[in-house]
Amino acid sequence: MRPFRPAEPSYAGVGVTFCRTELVLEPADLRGADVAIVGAPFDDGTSFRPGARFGPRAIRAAEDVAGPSTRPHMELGVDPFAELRVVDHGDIEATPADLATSHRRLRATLTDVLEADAIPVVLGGDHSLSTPTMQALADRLGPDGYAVLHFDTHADTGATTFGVANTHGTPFHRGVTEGFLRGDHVVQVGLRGTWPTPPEFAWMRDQGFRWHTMDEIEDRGLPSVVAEAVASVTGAAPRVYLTVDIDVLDPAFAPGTGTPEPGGLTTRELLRAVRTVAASVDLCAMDLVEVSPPYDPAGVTALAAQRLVLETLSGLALRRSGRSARPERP
Ligand SMILES: [Mn+2]
Repeated sequence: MRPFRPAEPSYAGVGVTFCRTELVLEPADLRGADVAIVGAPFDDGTSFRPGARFGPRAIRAAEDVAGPSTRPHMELGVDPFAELRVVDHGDIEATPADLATSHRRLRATLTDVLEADAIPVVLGGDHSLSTPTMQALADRLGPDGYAVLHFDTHADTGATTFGVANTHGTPFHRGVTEGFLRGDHVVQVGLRGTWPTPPEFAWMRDQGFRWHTMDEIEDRGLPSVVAEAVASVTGAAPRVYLTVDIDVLDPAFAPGTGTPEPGGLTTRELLRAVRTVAASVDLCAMDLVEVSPPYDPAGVTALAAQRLVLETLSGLALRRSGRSARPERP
């Protein structure tokens, strides 16, 4: 086992594995894993406040209560680490100031994970990582074979940001125009603020994107919106890629992110939402992006991110167990 990778920058690498799961760095050893945690420590795609390159370490370290990897879920009656073989595959080798190279490495690593029939759970890193993720998914499943359930303040459907095509604001535009994503396979939840702009919404409409803004969520309640979103993605494709931008949370709950936007979801709402999604769809990949520890003085953003991954694993474990939820009640 290699303790680090040769060209690894100082902010990358595994300090502690996710929930102290087994560190499995060799792709050949991934076979038999249900889930592989992968760190993507780059933020060269960021348009405003940087720092998400420090995200993978912060998310892994956000909750380290030592002891074995046991986390029984008191509402579901399952322990994700008993039900699933979850391994930590370390960080990809990110190259500072060379986003395209970092993307190529992530695509290659995710290809290894998918070939091992494991579900990659990527800790970002900025949201540009959805581009290599969807390229790897399309390589494996075909563009028709997967749909995207996307929690975010922003749609990330710009043709460019500041004239640049490969950034954290463009993956879902690139996916459609470059042919590795179908627009009518995308459902976005939590949009608010001033971006996308009307021309971008018009393009999204033309491509068949569906979305739910914060006012709709406030009026209907998140569970109703999530139920509709789940029906939309499962109706579109057999597998579902869940991508969660931490900035979908209100900055009161997640200040540690690059482009905060007031008026978002609460952590409590989103935890239950991702649990529901993971229990309801055939997940092919998940990621948690845009945690920027330098703007997270109390560590609450990284902690929310860690729990969002844990809730997703718990929902997945319930689905794989074939049982129904058995909440702890008096
Ligand atoms: Mn985003």
